[in-house]
Amino acid sequence: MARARGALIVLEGVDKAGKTTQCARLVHALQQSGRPAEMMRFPDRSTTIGQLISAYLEKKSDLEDHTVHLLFSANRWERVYHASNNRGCRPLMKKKLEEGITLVVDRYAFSGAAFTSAKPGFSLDWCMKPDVGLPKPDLVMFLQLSPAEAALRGQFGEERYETSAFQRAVQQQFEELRKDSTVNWQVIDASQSVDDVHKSISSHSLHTVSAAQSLPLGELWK
Ligand code: NYM
Repeated sequence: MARARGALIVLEGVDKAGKTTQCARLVHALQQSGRPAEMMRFPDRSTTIGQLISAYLEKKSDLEDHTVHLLFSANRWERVYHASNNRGCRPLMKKKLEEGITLVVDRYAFSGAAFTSAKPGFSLDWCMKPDVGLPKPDLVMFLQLSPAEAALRGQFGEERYETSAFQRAVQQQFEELRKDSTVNWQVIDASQSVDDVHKSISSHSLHTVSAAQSLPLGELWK
């Protein structure tokens, strides 16, 4: 009998919502309960494309807006499959899911579409196109935090996009994306304590991990 596949679980939200902490806690909890799980994050700054993105975010280089959007998308695609002549490197998303590993992903195509479409002159529709056909998450949890609550968590950092005005525009674009009922969105109140947020995320995830076993992996926005 074929091995049950792992689930693809994504955490999204504006900056300071606690995504990275919660991804790490979820992976730990799944592993503790005997379910193989690994964390991934986008952008993945370890690849050649990821380094271009990182320099852009750190304001060490400037890139044209369409160009950087496509680089963010390319950075996801390069983690889906092996390059055909790229022998011997670690298995990527598709293979891990097939091996029964649940992937917990810190940001995905939704951040891609929300951040670029928050810039003047970019439609959400155009921004979604390069990511059409990526592995479709079985669950996308949106960590909801108001700009006022985010501000209480301290100053934004120095990276590009880390201003309250831009984050408000990003939040609006996420609201548009969440209207799409082909994606399994769950909104999580990120103003709760870290433990309570974790409980809520775990319960949605456990349900998804069992449901995904008998469902084929879908294609995003297709
Ligand atoms: N970001 C992230 C994008 O603009 N497009 C994308 O496709 C992705 C995945 O990069 N401000 C932005 C959102 C963040 C920044 O993310 C870096 P992090 O999680 O701080 O490393």
